[in-house]
Amino acid sequence: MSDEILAKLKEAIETQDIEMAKEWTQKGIDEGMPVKDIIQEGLASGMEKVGDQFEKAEIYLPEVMMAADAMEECMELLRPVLEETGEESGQKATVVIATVEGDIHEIGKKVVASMLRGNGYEVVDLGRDIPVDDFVQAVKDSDADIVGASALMSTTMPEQKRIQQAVEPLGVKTIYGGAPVTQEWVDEDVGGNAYAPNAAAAVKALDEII
Ligand code: B12
Repeated sequence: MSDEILAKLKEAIETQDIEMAKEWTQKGIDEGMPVKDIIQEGLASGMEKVGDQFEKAEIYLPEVMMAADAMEECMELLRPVLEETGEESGQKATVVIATVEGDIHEIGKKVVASMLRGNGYEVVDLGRDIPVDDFVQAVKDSDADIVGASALMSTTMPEQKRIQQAVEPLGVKTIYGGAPVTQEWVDEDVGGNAYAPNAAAAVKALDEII
């Protein structure tokens, strides 16, 4: 059953079928499947395929946006489940997270935020296209311990360096990610505390640095 659910979730995102995606997400929830499997092995794996097809110009922007909408609606269904299961572990730390200025991609960042919430972190999600100063202000307002920043374009990756420079003096730890971001970039160019290639790895990395 769970293999069928994962296959249907992937198919629903690939075919940009919002109703199908929601129906099979709900089935996954009802069957008690781990939310991280629903996200990572179902929805995100469908989104990966969409990304590949977009890169090969097999599909166009409107289709990508529809797939993205489908994924976001499913994340809305999953959020309360994630938050409910995460409560048991108590709150580990407060994370301010956002997509950097000039970049409107936020699906991956939302996935990371949801997984962190589900794993006992308090998350302040500022959204997308967020200037450095807003990161700084949010750290002060929420007394955050960690800053996470997502960049999905090579043109917006340098914003991560500016964020690092601005928040380092506040004594917070930092984690960076996004499809073009690498461990090497974070270590050598940004000087951040952690890098994670996906949401599950982000949880693991933060568990280690706090
Ligand atoms: C969906 C999508 C869009 C959607 C975004 C919808 C939304 N609400 O987010 C829309 C259609 C709006 C869009 C617009 C554009 N896009 Co676009 N888009 C994509 C696409 C196909 C998938 C991205 C995605 O959501 N993936 C699924 C998620 C789950 O994966 P993810 O984002 O990688 O996130 C995971 C990890 O990276 C990591 N992670 C992510 N963030 C963080 C943060 C932290 C702290 C950590 C630890 C980890 C982490 O964990 C996540 C979960 O596992 C990518 C292609 C690709 N292969 O990435 C192009 C892509 C990113 N887009 C691209 C471009 C060029 C654009 C546009 C400029 C297009 C245009 N001509 O208008 C605009 C951007 C305008 C702007 N100013 O930002 C390029 C970027 C090229 C580059 N390297 O610079 C890509 C690579 C496509 C391509 N090959 O051309 N896009």
